Amino acid sequence: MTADASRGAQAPPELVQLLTPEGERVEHPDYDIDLTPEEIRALYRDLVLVRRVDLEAVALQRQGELGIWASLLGQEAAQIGSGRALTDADMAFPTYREHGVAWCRGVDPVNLLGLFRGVNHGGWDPAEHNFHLYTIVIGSQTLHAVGYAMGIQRDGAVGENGAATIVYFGDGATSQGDVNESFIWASVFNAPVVFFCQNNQWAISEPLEKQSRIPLYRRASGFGFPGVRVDGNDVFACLAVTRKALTDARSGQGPVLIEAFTYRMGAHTTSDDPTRYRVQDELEAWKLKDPIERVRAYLFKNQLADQAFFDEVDAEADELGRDVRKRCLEMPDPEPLAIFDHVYTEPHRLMDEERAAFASYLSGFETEEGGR
Ligand SMILES: Cc1ncc(C[n+]2csc(CCOP(=O)(O)OP(=O)(O)O)c2C)c(N)n1
Ligand SMILES: [Mg+2]
Repeated sequence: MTADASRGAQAPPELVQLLTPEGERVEHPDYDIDLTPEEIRALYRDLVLVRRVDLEAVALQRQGELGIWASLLGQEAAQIGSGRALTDADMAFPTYREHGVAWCRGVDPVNLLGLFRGVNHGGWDPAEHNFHLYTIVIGSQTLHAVGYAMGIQRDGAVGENGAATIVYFGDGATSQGDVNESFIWASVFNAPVVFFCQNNQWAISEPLEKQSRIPLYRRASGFGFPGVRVDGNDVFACLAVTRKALTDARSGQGPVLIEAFTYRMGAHTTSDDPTRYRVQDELEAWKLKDPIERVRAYLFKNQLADQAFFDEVDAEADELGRDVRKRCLEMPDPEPLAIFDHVYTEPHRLMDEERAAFASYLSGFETEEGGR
């Protein structure tokens, strides 16, 4: 297999898949899942709604309302499947692209937009949603997650009804020292953490073959824990594989690396132009593996949903898009000095000094009323 073929439309043989791109249900000896029609319709709804929020955010950025946006287009199944596998007690550590996981954790999408609009510094309480703040420093959240997992392990908060930790990162992040160090710590301390790598084939303009000579999931064996590659465009498989990994982690079996094999359909961020470094054919091949279309085909073929259901979800998506846009534009600009408020939980001398210096700097500008 050439390096390029691994990014093509041909599914690699070791891939765990429960729903084909054509919407056919397939069995897997290690990973099965029994979903009610209602649960499948709910997954479909999640997929459509998060794609709609993402689309609206891209449009808002293009209209100058957001500074930047990192689109999840194409990665909806990886995020919804893994996100819906989490229990309320589990803790998730995202990168900057996990809008679908944020949705599953109950974070209002407008909070995500606020971050990219530059009017908040995160916008949600990680403790309230068990969803950590977005992390831009590639791979660093894997260390935070392992530390958190070791913490809950020491608190005795694991076990059947306890908590596990999941951490999201990309294919490019696997080359970071932080990620490799976190693998070692998780392995030797048997930490209850699931490493969820969304291999979307690109790290900005760097292709996968510049990150690894072997499939990413096989890296785990070198660190002493299991790795599995799942079809990242198959929401059933992502749910089943993540659920099992979390259960194993909770029951003391230590970490698992999940490589969700998917594709970044859009630009890296709205500041990027992927036509400069990748070919259209690759995109066309992945369009045929769309994560939403296969669930729709499955529901339709098996008469688990009718046209009225699909219309209803589309209407809900449009309404959500409108609502998110409206509330995004209404977000007030922050008080400039608020940037110092949450650096430390308690008052801090250095923050007081920096706040005072910044206040003095700001007072040097003329106000809108023309005064000083
Ligand atoms: C430590 C660090 N180095 C470099 C960057 C710049 N950077 C931002 S995103 C990115 C690529 C990440 O690719 P990947 O891990 O595959 O995640 P994806 O964006 O594809 O989801 C890089 C190099 C950064 N944010 N942090
Ligand atoms: Mg990537």
